[in-house]
Parts: sequence; structure tokens; C-alpha cells
Amino acid sequence: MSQYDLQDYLFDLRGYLILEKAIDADLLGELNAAFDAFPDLSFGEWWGNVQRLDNNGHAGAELQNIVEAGKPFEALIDHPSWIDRLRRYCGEDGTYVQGLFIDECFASIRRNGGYFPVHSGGQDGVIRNQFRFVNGKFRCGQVNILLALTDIGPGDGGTRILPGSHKSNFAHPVFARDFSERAKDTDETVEGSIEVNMKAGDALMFVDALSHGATKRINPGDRRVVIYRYGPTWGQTRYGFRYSQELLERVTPAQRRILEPILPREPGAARGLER
Ligand SMILES: O=C(O)CCC(=O)C(=O)O
Repeated sequence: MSQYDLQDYLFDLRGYLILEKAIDADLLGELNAAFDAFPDLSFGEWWGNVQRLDNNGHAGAELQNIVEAGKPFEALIDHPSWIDRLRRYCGEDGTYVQGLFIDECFASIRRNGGYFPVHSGGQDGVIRNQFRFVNGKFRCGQVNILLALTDIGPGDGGTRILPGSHKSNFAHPVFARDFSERAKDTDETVEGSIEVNMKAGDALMFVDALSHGATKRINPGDRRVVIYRYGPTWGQTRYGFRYSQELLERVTPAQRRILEPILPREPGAARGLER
């Protein structure tokens, strides 16, 4: 990778990149068809190994562990539009623990009124989602892919970010109020933030330490996105989901290494010696 790579420059400076046309029309169609076929789940209800767990009661419907929902979601695990860059940004590249792990993945459907208060930021110093660059290497803790499945323009409830806040030393003044209070204040303005507008098929890649949230959707219809959060091999799923044996067995070896980078080591099992 050249020292003059524009994407690296922007990712370091702003904490995010926009990947235009990250997926092709076929995969976009398959993902949207899968969304059309989602059952109408209530909060906490399971559908196979997928569970509806909306984040704050205002964000919209969030179907967690969505990689278990079929082939199109499996194709995202190591999609060529992002996987190499993720390996370099948060895959402990070139070390004894090199590799990736998906610690959270969900589908989000935002309808009229749906909203997500801006949160996170470098000021928290959270190790799990931190931005780090050490001795010429990116060493981030968590980098997200937020893939747009519908066009997201003004009024659609798009993601809101504070560019550069992954390196912030100060909490944004809006954080003085409690998150749950702010979740009810759907018209909150966050000085310095921008709304990310994308076309269906584009993806936003961002380090989770970047302050992020979403503006209120005021338009009719759905905003559909899929969010996959990646981190190092030694991570844990955020909410304790376990990838099912069926999924682990049907994905490719490369995909399996991302879902299960460390094989369980149990007495008497042959496993654990393969890699
Ligand atoms: O829905 C969005 O655009 C942002 C979601 C978000 O902020 C989060 O899941 O942490």
C-alpha cells in the first residue's frame, strides 16, 4: 500500500470512508428480497438464531445476528469491497493474533419518526472501539460497515457522524444529557456533525470510536441498512450470540475463520490442531 493512499489519509483524518457501489445490483436485490421476507417480529422475539433487539426504543426494528438469515448475509462476511481494508485497520495485521472477528451484525429498518442519538467518540478512551495508529500500522479496535440497501437522502433517517471525533479529547456538549433522555429528543442538533447520504449499494466504513447516530426519519417508507462490526480475532460477540454450527459448516473456510477465529479447545477433540 502506497504511503500516499487517499483512503488511508481520509480514514485517519475523518474516521470514516464512503465505499460507493460496494455491492452489485444482484446482491442488493437479494438482500432487499430477504428484508421483504422478514417475519414481523416483536421486541425480543427469535427467528431461528436471529433476534429482534432494537437498540434504544427509537431507532427502529433491529434484527441482531443477521448473518444467520441466509446466503446474501453470508456474502457480506468477507466481501471484497471491504475485507482487505478491514484487515489492515482492525485485523492486528502482521501479528500473532492477526485476523478478524464479527462481533455484531444486524439489519436495521427505520420508519417515520425513527432516530438514534449521536454517541461514542475518542474522548471515552474505550479500548474495544478505539482508533489507534502505531509505528506505521492501523490498530483500531472496531471498524463498522454500514451498508445502505435503500437510497438514503435528506429526511430518510441517515447516519449522522462527527468527522474527526474518533480523536476527540473532549465530549461533545450534547453528551452532557443522559442518552435515554436524548433518545426522546428526536430533534436534537449536534453542532459540527454531518448526515451521510448514500445510494443503495454504497457502504459507510467507520471506526466505532467516531461519534455516530442517526437523524430522525421524516419521510414515509423504510430506511434499510445492514451493519457488520469487525474487530480482532480475540473479540466476543457484543450481546453473547453464538454463530450456529449449521452456519459455521456451510460458509467458506475463509468466512468461517472470521466467525470462529479461535476454535473451541476441549478434551479429546481433534479440533484445535488444524490451524
Ligand atoms: O442507524 C444508524 O444509522 C446508526 C446506528 C448506530 O448509531 C449504532 O448502531 O450504533
